[in-house]
Amino acid sequence: MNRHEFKSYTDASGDTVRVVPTTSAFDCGGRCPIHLHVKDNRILRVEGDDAPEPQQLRTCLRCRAFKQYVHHPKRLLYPQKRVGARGEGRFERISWDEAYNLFIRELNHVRDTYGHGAIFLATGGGYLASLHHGGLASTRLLNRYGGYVTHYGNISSEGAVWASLTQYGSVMVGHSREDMLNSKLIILWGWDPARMISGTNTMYHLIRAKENGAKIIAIDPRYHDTAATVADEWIPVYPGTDTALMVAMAHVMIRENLHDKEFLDRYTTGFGAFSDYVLGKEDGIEKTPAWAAEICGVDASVIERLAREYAATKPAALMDCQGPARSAMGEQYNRCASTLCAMTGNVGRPGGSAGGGLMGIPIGHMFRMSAIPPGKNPFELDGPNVKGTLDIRLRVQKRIHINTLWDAMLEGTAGGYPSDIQMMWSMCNNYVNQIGNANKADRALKKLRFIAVNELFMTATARYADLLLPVTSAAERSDFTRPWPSGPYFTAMNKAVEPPGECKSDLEIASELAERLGIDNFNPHTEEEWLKILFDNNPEYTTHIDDYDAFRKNGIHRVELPEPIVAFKEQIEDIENNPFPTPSGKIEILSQRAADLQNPACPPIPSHMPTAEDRFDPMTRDYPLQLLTPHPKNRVHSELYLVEWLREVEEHRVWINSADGHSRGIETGDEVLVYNERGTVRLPAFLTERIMPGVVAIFEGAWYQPDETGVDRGACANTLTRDAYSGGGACVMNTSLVEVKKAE
Ligand SMILES: Nc1nc2c(c(=O)[nH]1)N[C@H]1C(S)=C(S)[C@@H](COP(=O)(O)OP(=O)(O)OC[C@H]3O[C@@H](n4cnc5c(=O)[nH]c(N)nc54)[C@H](O)[C@@H]3O)O[C@H]1N2
Ligand SMILES: Nc1nc2c(c(=O)[nH]1)N[C@H]1C(S)=C(S)[C@@H](COP(=O)(O)OP(=O)(O)OC[C@H]3O[C@@H](n4cnc5c(=O)[nH]c(N)nc54)[C@H](O)[C@@H]3O)O[C@H]1N2
Ligand SMILES: [Mo]
Repeated sequence: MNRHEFKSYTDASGDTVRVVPTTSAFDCGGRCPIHLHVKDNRILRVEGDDAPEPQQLRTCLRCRAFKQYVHHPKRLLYPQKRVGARGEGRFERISWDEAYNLFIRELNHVRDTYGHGAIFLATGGGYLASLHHGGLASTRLLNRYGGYVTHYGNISSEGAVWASLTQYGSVMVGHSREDMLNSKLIILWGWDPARMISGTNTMYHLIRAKENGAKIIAIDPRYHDTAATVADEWIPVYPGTDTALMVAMAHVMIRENLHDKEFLDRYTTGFGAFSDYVLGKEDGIEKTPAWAAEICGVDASVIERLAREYAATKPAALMDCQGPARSAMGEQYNRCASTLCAMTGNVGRPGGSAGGGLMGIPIGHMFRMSAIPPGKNPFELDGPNVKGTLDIRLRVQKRIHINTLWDAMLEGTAGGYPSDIQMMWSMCNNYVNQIGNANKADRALKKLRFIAVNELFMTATARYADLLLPVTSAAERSDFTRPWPSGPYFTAMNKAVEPPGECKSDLEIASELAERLGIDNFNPHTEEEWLKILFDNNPEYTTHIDDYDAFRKNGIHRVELPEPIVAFKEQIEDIENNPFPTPSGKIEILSQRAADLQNPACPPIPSHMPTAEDRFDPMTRDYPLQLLTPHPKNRVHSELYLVEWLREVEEHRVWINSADGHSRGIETGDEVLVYNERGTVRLPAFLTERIMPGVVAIFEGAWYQPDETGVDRGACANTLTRDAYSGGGACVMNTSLVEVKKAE
């Protein structure tokens, strides 16, 4: 695409300003189309989408700060090598030639001495948003080089993915958002789209649904921004206890005959076994509202009323998300939500919902965008690594789970891991900060022989590098991005400015390494050629977009839907001809595949189970508060941390209920220590009634900055979280016990 095809105008000083349509490519729950006004290689300002309602996709606060991010004075501009101790953060500038030579010397040495299993590649945790740039080229490079080890497990949503695959055999469990206009009751169960977005226009449609008369109930330990904006009722629930609450709702429905038996007979298997569990025929414990009230903290009378209201109001959308599933038995929550959706006959119905936590629709979704047919993908791996699989058994087999990386580095084969890691090449992530147990990361990374990091900023992970490679931002290259989890639209990124300093894209870095390693035909096309190849070979694009040039020129292609997308509508309308993609062809409330795993942490029917660090763990004697670590409004995880505009939006503080604060002699604004056996963070307190007693919250993504005494002054949530995963593979990030005290 020729730059001159974009619109331009002459400003007051007579200079030409180009208007480049693009997107940010942040790993956020949306994708804002933006127009960058560019002069002299600088973004002057960011303009939001100006399409008419209801197509308009309103720009979020993070995208509005895109200029402050791209032109931030702390961008890394040159290759650097470590001169201080590992993790100390002292570096010296080197040339790209020196950088490549150092990288290749270490790579070859590690392979020759320890084998390919010693090479660990850490690619995007969340940064899956673009198709061409990011970690793909490095993955391809190390495959061509002969192999490496990497991690598995979707850090965001493995619990929900596992639950949806188990129950439905599919991950496409969402409705397009305007379908909420058909709902009479919407339950926001651990879902706060005002903050985490969940599709750029979700709040717009939620507000319209409310104006349309839908009742909205929020079930969350926090009275969050969405609840404050639209909810008629807030039901606080203790973290990790939702499954007990849902099971008790099922009890009320069964006892009072409120469930849709015809639906269950026709479309599901295993309801009898679930019913036996609920009624206590299996274990002698009847899962009554009184039983659940003790566990989840919601009054039995409220549980009864909620169950009756949800069963009687048709159609109703139970919107469970991924936060509660990022916990010690996360998948049980999403499976149980889907079971309630089936019990009320809301699956496959307009205005209803299927649950399952993923909320994705099959247009432009990232899970689909990577589903290029075999043989058609120019990025196909041709090395020895196994690609991701939708088989639930393989998802829990023994590889290095994303949330046990540090343990794998420390323990190696002696600890039962597949190999002994000696080097890490990391990009598009900030894992020191973003996976469980940051202090363990510190110990693990100090043990390795060599660490190279491709980054834009001196993040917590970058500080541990021996070799730092500066990369381009999304404004400095062209690409395609994927709105997730809901479109329906496709977005293109158009290069707006030249890279600052000596920054290169991850693809350029991998290509130059390939050339020096003698790997031929690695990058035979220009960026523009690659994009066209990716487009032409992906039916997701070619089905929906006729005019490639217009798509690139506009930065967006909106798909007009004749009617809202409703997950599993085909199955519900005609199950004989359209079975569910499960072994039984039905919704599996009892899953034989789960039973075959013979793992008590993955029972065949959705169940409530005790876990480590739940609110009944004896550890509560020392650490009586449950820690939540939601996603931050003013950042995308740890990205944008340095952007001053966004820091002003919200101070980084620990939310604590006023009663818990006062009983500890703490007032709002006091510096406090939040701690457990894994670590201690220091930050100001925010006393509020917006979080229930017994629960505290620290938004994830603040940068880990331990001082000389080991206290994390950055107050990274993961200094306190566990490096563990649930039976279905969910990262355990919302199941940690802590104590809080006033700092000296
Ligand atoms: N406690 C707690 N922890 C969590 C979560 C939680 O709920 N609680 N949520 C988890 C979830 S859902 C996710 S998705 C993960 C996210 O985990 P990460 O992906 O590790 O987190 P980010 O902060 O998004 O880090 C992305 C990094 O990539 C860099 N980057 C951006 N563009 C490029 C590029 O083109 N090339 C290269 N080389 N680098 C680039 C950015 O500067 C940034 O440092 O965090 C997880 N961590
Ligand atoms: N602004 C912003 N938006 C983002 C991101 C970001 O970093 N910043 N990250 C994006 C990414 S990668 C992802 S995966 C998604 C994640 O989106 P989610 O997983 O939905 O986000 P969370 O903030 O972890 O949690 C959502 C809600 O669950 C509640 N919660 C936590 N534990 C429990 C529980 O046990 N029970 C109940 N009932 N509620 C609970 C929290 O209080 C919170 O309000 O967000 C995306 N959107
Ligand atoms: Mo995520």
